[in-house]
Amino acid sequence: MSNHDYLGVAERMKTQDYIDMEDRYGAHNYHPLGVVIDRGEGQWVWDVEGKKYMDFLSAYSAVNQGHCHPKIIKALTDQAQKLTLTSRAFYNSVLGEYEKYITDLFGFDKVLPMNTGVEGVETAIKLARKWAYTVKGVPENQAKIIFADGNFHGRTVGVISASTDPDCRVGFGPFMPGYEIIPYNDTTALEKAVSDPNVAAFIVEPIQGEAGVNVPDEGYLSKVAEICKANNVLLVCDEVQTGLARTGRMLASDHENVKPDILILGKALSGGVLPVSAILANDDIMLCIKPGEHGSTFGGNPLACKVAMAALEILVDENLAENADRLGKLFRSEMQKIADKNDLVTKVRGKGLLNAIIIKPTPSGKTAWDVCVALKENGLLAKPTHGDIIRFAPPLIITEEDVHWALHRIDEVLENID
Ligand code: IF1
Repeated sequence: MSNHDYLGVAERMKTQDYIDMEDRYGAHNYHPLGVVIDRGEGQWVWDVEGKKYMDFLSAYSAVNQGHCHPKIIKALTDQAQKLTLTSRAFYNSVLGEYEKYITDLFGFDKVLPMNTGVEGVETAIKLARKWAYTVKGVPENQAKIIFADGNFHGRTVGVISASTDPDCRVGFGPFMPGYEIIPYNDTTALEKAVSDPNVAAFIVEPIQGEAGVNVPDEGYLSKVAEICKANNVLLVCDEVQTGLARTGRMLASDHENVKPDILILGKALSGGVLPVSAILANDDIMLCIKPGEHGSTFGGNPLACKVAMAALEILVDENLAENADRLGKLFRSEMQKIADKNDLVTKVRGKGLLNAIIIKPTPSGKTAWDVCVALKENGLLAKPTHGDIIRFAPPLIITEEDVHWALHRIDEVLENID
C-alpha cells in the first residue's frame, strides 16, 4: 500500500476504528477514555471527528504551558533543523547554556539531565546511594532509602520496588532491596526511620499525585526537611508532577520554603513536546557521581535543552505559577459550592491547579468513570483514578472564563448523572 492510499484510509477512519486499531496492535497496558485526540492548541484539543474539548488533565501535568505552545514549537523546529543529538561522548553547543539557565533559575550548583520522570527518580536513587557511601560513610551495600506509602514515582523495577500499589507491583518481583516504606504525612514515622545510620535519603512527593492529589498537612514538608537535616539524610523531592508552576508556586516545596537536597523535575520541563527530565543538586552531592558512572544516550541533547529553556521561560514570562494559584483558589471554592449542593461529591481538594474530587457511587451504581465519560460528552476531558477520584489539572494558561466554563460542565454532569 502506498503512503497515499494509507492516508486516504486514515482520513475516513472514525473514532471506533482508531480505538480498534490500538486494541488490536498495541499492548493492553492502558484503559483510555473513548476519545481519539487529533489536534491541540492551548487548553483545547480536537478529536478525529472535529469535536472540541477543554483538556482538564494536561497529559498528567506535562502540558502546563498548553498544547503546542508556539514558543516551544519554534524552539523545537529551529533546533531540529540544526542539530538534535550528539550523545554525551562530545560536547554540544546548547547543553552548557541550558545547564546555566536551569541551575540559576532553581538555585542549585549543578543539573544532571535525563529523559523520563522515572529516570530522574532512578538517578536520584543512585546519587543518594553514592553520596551515602562516599560522604556519609555508610558501609558498602547497606544504604537505605525511605519512601512514603501511596507514592508514585514511575514504572521501572527499581522504582516500583518502592510502590505500595498492587497494580504497580504484583507479578513484577523480585524487588530491589534497601528500601523502607513509612506512612505519608507522618513525621514521627520519619523520625524513627532516619534514626538508622544507614539511611541515605527520604524520597517524597510534596503532594501525592497518583494517590489522588493527597495534600499533606501544612508544615509537613518543612518538618520533613528539618528532620532530614538533623539526621544527615538527603531530602529528595519528586516534583515531576507538582513542580513547574502546577501547584501555584514554581515548586510545590516553595510553599513551605523548603529546598530539597535533590530536586527531580520532568513532565512540563518540555511542555509535553518530548521526554525531558532532570535532577538538581549542589556540588557536595552531585559531584559524588564521576565520569562513566551514570548517563543516557539522549539526556542533555540539544533539542531537549532548547525545548526545556523555552518551556521554563514561558512559566516565568507568563506568570503561570500566579495564574495557577489564583485560578486554583477560584476552582476549589466554586467546586466546593457544587459539592455542597450535590451529595455525590464527598471531597474537594488540591493546590493551585492540581485538584481532585472524590465521588460517591450513585444509587444506580454510576462511578467516577461514568462521570468522566459524561464530562467527555459535555466537552471536558478528565480521568478517574482509584475508582472514586477525579483529577482536575488543566493547562496553567487557562483564564477565569475557562474555569467558569469548566465548572458549568462539571455541575451539569453531576446534576444529571443518575
Ligand atoms: C503513566 C499517575 C500522574 C509522577 C511522579 C515520577 C513519574 C510520575 C510524581 C514518572 C509519573 C504519571 C505517569 C503516567 C500517569 C502518571 C500519573 F496517574 F500515575 F499518577 F501524573 F498522575 N514521579 N506520573 O507522577 O514519570 O517516567 O512517566 O515520565 O501513564 O504511567 P515518567
